[in-house]
Amino acid sequence: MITTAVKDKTFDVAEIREQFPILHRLVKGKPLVYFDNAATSQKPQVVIDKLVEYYSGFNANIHRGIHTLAEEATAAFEEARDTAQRFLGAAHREEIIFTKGTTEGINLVASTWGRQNISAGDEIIISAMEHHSNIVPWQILCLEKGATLKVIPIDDNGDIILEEFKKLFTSKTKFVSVVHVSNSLGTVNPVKEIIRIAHDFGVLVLVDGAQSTVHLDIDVVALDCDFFVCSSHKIYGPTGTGVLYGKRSLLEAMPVFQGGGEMIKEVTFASTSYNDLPYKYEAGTPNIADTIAFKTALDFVASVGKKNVRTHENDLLAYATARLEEIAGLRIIGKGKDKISVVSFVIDKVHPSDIGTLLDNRGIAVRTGNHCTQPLMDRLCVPGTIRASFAMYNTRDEIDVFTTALEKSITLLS
Ligand code: C6P
Repeated sequence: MITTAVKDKTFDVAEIREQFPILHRLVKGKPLVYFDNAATSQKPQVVIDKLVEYYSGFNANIHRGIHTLAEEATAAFEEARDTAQRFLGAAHREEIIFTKGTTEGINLVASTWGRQNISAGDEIIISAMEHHSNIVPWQILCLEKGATLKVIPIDDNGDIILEEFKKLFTSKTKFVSVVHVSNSLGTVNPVKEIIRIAHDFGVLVLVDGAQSTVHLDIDVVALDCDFFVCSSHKIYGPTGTGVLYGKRSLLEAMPVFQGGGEMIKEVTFASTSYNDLPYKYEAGTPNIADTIAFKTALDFVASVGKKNVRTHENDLLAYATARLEEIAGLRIIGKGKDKISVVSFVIDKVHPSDIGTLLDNRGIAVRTGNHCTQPLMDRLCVPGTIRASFAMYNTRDEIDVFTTALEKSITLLS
């Protein structure tokens, strides 16, 4: 068993926990142990305060009014764009499009770039470990256009097989869309290498950063990805907002997504001219409050320091893995070369959802099931897994509570 504590003096988990009010509540009479961070992370007080501050201090529609509240709200919203640009390392602020989240970002690219550039017989490549959000939009497009979806195989550990990836390319390959960090396995994919290979074939790449953005340092320019998508709610921010990054030249050439206010320059009944980036893709009143508070969340993560968080989360992952491996009949699903923050497992003769219910009775929140990755579960021959996913505020003590409760649950169910 691993017992050494994280010694980084700049990172104090007790201090971090103080900033998340929900961590002080009881669930079923027990202190909450929240290990469902890959689904959504909890929110620090500064983010909650920002929402209250906006609604009680400067709530107004943006880019429309010339009154003080409208100007304050517009400035705060556009500051969020600057912060997101820095957070993702984008070269231009116009390349940051606010969306509802990862799912909408992928759908936007599939229905704009995809509709414009995919024809009958073309091929799109995804991987075997994609979330449904990075499968279904491409399937819809392929059905509409008569194109084909190809899948990069993974090995039994949950690593992408790069050699097989290279073999999938033909003269018909037009696009690659791949997850950065698997939500079900925690595998960190070699996206830089994947992008390099695809670009050698002249093919564009979208990176699904839903799970990576909160843990890893993201630099879209260094990665050289063509599109990158993420969700605020997995980065300690509110739900209902997120970012689509796209290279400016691509975003400029793509057709519009939705029609409405904000995305236009001139409208007559005969025709419409469209707005410049980024507004071209932000039709209608955006999610102003949550996007402003998303900026607060990004500032919060930056102030804690991703490196500190990673050191802490890697310690938690190693500790949890070691503790779980001591449990008889338990099998870890996903033993990739590079993993972060997620441990998924199954237990002999026990259904994951029964474990989930018993853990909940002890105040422990994990996710059970297929995690919106049904084809991945099929590939790994499991109906679903029990998934514990960690955030900056989790502790080794919580892992002890979790593994003890797990052992008791297994005894009850066996
Ligand atoms: N995964 C999970 O529990 P949205 O819902 O749009 O914010 O994110 C969708 C999504 C896309 N890609 C990956 C890799 C994801 O993990 C998710 C969301 C959550 O694993 C909810 S299903």
